Amino acid sequence: DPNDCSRTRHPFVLSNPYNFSLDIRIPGVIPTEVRVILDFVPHATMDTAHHMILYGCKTPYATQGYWDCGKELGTCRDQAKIMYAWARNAPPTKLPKDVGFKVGGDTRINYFVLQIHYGDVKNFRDHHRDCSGLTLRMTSKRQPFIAGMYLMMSVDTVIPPGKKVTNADIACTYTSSPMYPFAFRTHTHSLGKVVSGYRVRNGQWTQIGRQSPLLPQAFYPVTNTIDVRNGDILAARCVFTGEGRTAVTQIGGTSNDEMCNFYIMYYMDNTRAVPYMNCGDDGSSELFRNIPSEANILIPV
Ligand code: IYT
Ligand code: CU
Ligand code: CU
Repeated sequence: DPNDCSRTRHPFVLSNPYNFSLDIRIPGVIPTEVRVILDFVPHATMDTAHHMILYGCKTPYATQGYWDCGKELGTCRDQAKIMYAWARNAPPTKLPKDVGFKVGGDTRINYFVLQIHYGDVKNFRDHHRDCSGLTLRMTSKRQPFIAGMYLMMSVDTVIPPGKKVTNADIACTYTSSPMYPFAFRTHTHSLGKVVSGYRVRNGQWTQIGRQSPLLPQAFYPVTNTIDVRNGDILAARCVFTGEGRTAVTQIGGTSNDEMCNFYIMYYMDNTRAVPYMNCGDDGSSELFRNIPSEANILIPV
């Protein structure tokens, strides 16, 4: 039974008006040897958890128990790396065969932090315990391919109030050994309408993924099975609306701010894998003149 809490570790009791205890079922600490995550098994109690994100880092805010990551504390003191996302009403992500996330040892991922958002505290009025969490299936055997994450984010988008359409464009030239995208995730706050990501090779745009950020923000399978090689451009666009706002909206951490993220989950050959890459550059308007028009077509939700 995926929701059997009997084998869980110490429960922590949280004193809020709706008293409930919460048990995160993954081990917080990773051993000093390198290990490989082969599979993520989500355990989410129906209707309580809205979404869960697994981060890896070297220095979490706390090494045990749980804390409120929405307040002054974040998830990690150093840079967090997203490894997995589960969202209610979305199918769970599977890693391809022979592909694993490297953790522990000298990977700089020595702790896991699991973030759970609860949609509605009313679900806890019956005082039940939530035991949502994740099981990680792991191995100490070296795998042929290493999983990784390429994060594309806009850092300087400004959305004028009332303006119907604002595009946030991100693009970088890829300069590493070949990578093979297999899943993607989009993230914006409430003003985001559609987010699309592409590989541009010799002027030709190939879609990696396109999704409405209003749908569950999980990792979805890529649209096209492609490789990304040295010299290709990775490009993404988020379409926002400023309608309903009376002041400018900028990139930031609160729900009144916005974010524009396109995540590519990929694998690379173990011998030359780079597990985390970022792109925060604005694409040139010259490049984005040729973006497929679908990038500005809304997805019905
Ligand atoms: C400013 C912004 O866009 N923040 C995003 C992307 C981001 C993720 C990670 C930035 C950094 C990170 O270490 I991991 I620096 C952001 O916070 N995205 C959220 C999650 O934190 C993953 C999201 O739901 O995509
Ligand atoms: Cu949520
Ligand atoms: Cu955000």
